Amino acid sequence: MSSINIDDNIKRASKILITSHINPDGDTLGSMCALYGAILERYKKHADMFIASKLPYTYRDLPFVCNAKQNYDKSLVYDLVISVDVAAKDRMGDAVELFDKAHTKINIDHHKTNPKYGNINIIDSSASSAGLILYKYFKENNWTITEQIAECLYVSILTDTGGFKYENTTAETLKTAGELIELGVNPNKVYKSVYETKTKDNVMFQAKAVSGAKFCNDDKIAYITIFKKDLEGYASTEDFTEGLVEKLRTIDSVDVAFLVKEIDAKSSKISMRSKHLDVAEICAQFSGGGHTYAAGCVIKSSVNTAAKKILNLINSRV
Ligand SMILES: [Mn+2]
Repeated sequence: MSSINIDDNIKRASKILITSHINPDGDTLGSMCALYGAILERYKKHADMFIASKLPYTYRDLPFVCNAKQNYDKSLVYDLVISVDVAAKDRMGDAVELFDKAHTKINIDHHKTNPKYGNINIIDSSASSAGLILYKYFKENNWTITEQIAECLYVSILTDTGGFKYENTTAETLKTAGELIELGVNPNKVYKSVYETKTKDNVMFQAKAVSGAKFCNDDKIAYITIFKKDLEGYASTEDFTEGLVEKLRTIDSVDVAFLVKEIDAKSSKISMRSKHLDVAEICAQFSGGGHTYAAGCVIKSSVNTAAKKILNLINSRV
């Protein structure tokens, strides 16, 4: 990893786009904003930042994020497009067209299922977040990490380890977090902003969703289905269901938890979490992917059919 250097690509490029993934989380947004801030600091260049949907409420305080846009002129040809935390090209949403046309395509990611779709691929599946890969890169290549850049990287690392709780939390994760705090990050302020500030609608909706959870296989499997109509009457945002599937996994008997969310009558979005089962492998069967204990996919079926397909696959394995 350390042998790959992208400084020359950035130096040469006059039009740069950084892309995050659809249904953006703290890692993809934190990495995108950190890279934006770092390129601005080092090369005095303003990159464009692509966000596939409305900014999730959770990340409203992220430095630089106000510069991210949902719409870019599709006719533009960028010298350089850099994707961060994007496990597969189709996870880029509309930005994929711009990515394909770019002269140079750089793919920075930590998902083990990443098929290396860039011209240059900086992939480290042992890294707990894409933010950690960026941090290492910045340090190795003597990039300046300002307090704002540090905060973006901290959000990446914090959220992709579930608040320093998941299996991917290592000494390196916490050491890096410590170094970012030394650079000026206020961990309490970030924690409050990301985890302890929810809208009333969100908390009430999640309580209702959890109480509607279904269980099977001696409570080893738990799942929640969410239809569009369930969201009616709530001021919902992109991150409205965030944390729900993790909540189910906290149940002592549960090994696999998943959430099936209606996209439309013929497609559903699945989020899976487990304690033992490799759910990345399950999601890969539907062209999705992710990490061993946290993965997702889209199934071209109605919510109930999609739930059945997942149940059929995991029933025999838990
Ligand atoms: Mn990530």
